[in-house]
Amino acid sequence: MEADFQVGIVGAGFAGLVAALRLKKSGRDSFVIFERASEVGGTWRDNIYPGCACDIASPLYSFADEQNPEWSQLYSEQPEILDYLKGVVSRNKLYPHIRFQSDVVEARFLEEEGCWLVRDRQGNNTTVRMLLLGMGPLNRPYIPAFPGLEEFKGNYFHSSAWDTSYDVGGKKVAVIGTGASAIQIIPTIAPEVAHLTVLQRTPAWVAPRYDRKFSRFSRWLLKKAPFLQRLQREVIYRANELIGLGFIGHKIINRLFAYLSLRKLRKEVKDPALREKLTPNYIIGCKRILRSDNYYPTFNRQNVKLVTDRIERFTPEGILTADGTEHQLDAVVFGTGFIAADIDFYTKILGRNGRNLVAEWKEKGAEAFLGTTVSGFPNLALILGPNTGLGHNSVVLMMEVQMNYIMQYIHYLEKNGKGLYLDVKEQEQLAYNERLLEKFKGTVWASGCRSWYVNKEGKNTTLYPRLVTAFKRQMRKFDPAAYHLVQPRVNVPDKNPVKA
Ligand code: N01
Repeated sequence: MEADFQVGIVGAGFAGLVAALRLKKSGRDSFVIFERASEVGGTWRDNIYPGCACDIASPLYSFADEQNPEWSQLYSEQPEILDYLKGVVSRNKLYPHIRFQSDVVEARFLEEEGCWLVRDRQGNNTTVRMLLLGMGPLNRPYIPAFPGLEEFKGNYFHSSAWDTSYDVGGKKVAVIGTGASAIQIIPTIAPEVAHLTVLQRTPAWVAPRYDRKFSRFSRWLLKKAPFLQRLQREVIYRANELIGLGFIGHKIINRLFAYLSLRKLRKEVKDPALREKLTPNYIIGCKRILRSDNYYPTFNRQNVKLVTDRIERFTPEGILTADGTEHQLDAVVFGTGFIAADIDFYTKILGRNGRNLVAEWKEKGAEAFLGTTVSGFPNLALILGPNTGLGHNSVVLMMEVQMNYIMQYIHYLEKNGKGLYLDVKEQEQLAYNERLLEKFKGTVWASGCRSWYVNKEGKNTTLYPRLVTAFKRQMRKFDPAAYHLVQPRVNVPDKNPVKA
């Protein structure tokens, strides 16, 4: 048996494309991307709710070596981000590498041969020497099991599955939740609907976004002088890292950031009782901070009502809250987020001796070495794996840092003989995760609040508890000493030999 490809990538969202781009730009051609949908883009293809935009500035929320001087505004909207991704894929001739509508159901490591057998729902079996998972942590929508939901006569849908066939214009609509998605939906639909009820469980910290359009002149300038693009990126990066410093324990920075957010609330919401309801009651940064210039002013509108009473149940006509009020509704939008910390994949990942990755993670919480490789699952790497998320900066940076490391891993495999595989040592993984746990001490995330960062057992499996700068330092050099080097029993000739 021969390995069909050197590298297999699951997912053609930002993570999978970071990987594909780096492989392609390094001159490697033997890779395949399995994508269950029929277009690239992942979360930026799926999330099409009104107002969907990035809350990290576009010059930084983009690939380092595919900079775009044409962004129309600082915080671009979903269609522009999706177009950018499609453009990058076309320009770099990545489309021929993508197998669309290939829904990977199982990836099994074949110990004898030292490669992965990837099986999709469509019945294709493909072998790859190294498998990269870029499935993303925010693709399992969470809809709470409210009693009576099945009796509700109106329409309802999750923010990530917006029903485009339903016009909310002139309707009585409720949005449940006030997270990153909801605070973009609320100001966008408020002027269209007859009445908007916002059901808030926990008030969020909302920071100013200072969004602005890029003029034709500034776009021309960025195009003509690429060093300005790099400078712009660097400035945004440093400013975000400064905010991150506050989150990891520098209290003065955090207090200043909290002060600015509260000042914004005071300026933008006139009614003191309303302001009180919108004032957060936990340390800033513990949940993901939100950025918006138009969220708070929406509550000054006559047709918008903020409800903080607990949702008791759905009724055929609407929602009954704990104060006994029945809110009459035509439609409900669930801005209730995703199941992220209890990491799960639709794909079954089977490692050495039939070990099941998700089953193990369900038992002890998701863990990896450097957030990237997992003991017992050789030649497998996760892009945006456990504890690689951020609350303050662009996750694309984290993906690229991981991919630098993975490229060194791949290079090592190429240099050291066909069929060889690497399995990270269990004690290295354990020691890394113990150090990680220590690093959470003194951060805002250790202050205790409910968020999607934390799993059912209260363990933070999603965030990296330091700055991107620290992650870069930690990932700079691939150290083979952290891995067992295994020569499989059967030598596998590669169909597509690697370049020298
Ligand atoms: O979800 P969330 P999201 N009853 O988990 C509430 C990314 N993103 O989809 O705070 C009542 O943040 C819940 O209340 P509480 C980004 O990383 C990025 O908005 O738990 N309410 C909360 O208010 C983001 O962090 C962009 O008390 C319930 C809300 O629902 C992540 O996606 C844009 C409830 C969920 O908020 C998730 O954001 C959009 C219940 N039973 C999203 N259960 C960018 O721009 C939950 N809630 C990059």
